[in-house]
Amino acid sequence: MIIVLKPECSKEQVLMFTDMLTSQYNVKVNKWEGVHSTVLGLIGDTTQIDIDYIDAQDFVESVKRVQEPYKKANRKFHPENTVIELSNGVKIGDGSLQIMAGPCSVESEEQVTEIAKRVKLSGASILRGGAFKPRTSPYAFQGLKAEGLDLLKAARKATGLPIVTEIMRVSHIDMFENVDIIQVGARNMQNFELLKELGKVNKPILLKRGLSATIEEWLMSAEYIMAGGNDQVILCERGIRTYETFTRNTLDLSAIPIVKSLSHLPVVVDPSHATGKSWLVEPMAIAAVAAGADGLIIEVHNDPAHALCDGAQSLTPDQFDSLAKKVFKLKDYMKDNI
Ligand SMILES: [Mn+2]
Repeated sequence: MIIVLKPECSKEQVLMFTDMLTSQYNVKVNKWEGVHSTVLGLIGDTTQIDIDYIDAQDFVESVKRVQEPYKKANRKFHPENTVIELSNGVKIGDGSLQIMAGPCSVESEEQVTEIAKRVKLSGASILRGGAFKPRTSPYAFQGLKAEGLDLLKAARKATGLPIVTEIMRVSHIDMFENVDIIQVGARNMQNFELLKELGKVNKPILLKRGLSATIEEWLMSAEYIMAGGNDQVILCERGIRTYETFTRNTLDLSAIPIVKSLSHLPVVVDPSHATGKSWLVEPMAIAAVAAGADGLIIEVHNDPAHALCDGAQSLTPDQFDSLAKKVFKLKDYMKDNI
């Protein structure tokens, strides 16, 4: 962190300020005295320092971070990849490709179990499905809620696939005790109270990127969960809001290598919500794998035309099978040749 002091800052103020910084934050302060101003260079862990507090001091001209504000999610302090292992031995982040697939919403036991069986045959290793649905319209289908969770568990029993499903509020955490991966949706990425509580849970968290979140904001949300003691965070790029209206969102493929260089956490990509159109899901899934994604999360429905949610972006089990064959083939090719 670099702090530029105003020319009128007295020697006593500089001394008091540097003493406060060294004692309170345990950092080393280097001082350069110029003709017009004094510059302080802080060395050490500056993540605890509130940059706005520093900026608010009337003798401070400007302040700039030169190091990322997140520590636990930062690859600098944890060079090796984090690998998340699920109860059935599935590993995310170990160099393999894992696919989470299933319906947007759980609609009935037959629907979710049938889809789970089909996607498993195609190579999916995790079943996705929404029980609590955050919908743009309050009049749209809100999910089967607790019953939906039970139906997901029934599908897990029938197939052995671990389940990932979205949580929307802190008071529901107990209900998610038997869920394998808890998803935090894009709209809740900055629900800090929820993130803090999930930091106390000993379970993997799939953290989707917010609709208009920067990569740093997304990593700071991961930091919230990790600061609470839960290191099992999986990041999910699901498209961001841009001026483009052709697709539901714009898939930020560059986020994959960027996040993987900044952080040690695994990254999965959701081409379904990113594009909103079923015919774009396969090419974007292929692109995501080529860009280094550790996994994909894809919406599959046995009858997309009658799906209660997100039918237009859902693949049929046959379309998913074709996609899975291609991405696994690409992953194998990359392993051997790239
Ligand atoms: Mn959906």
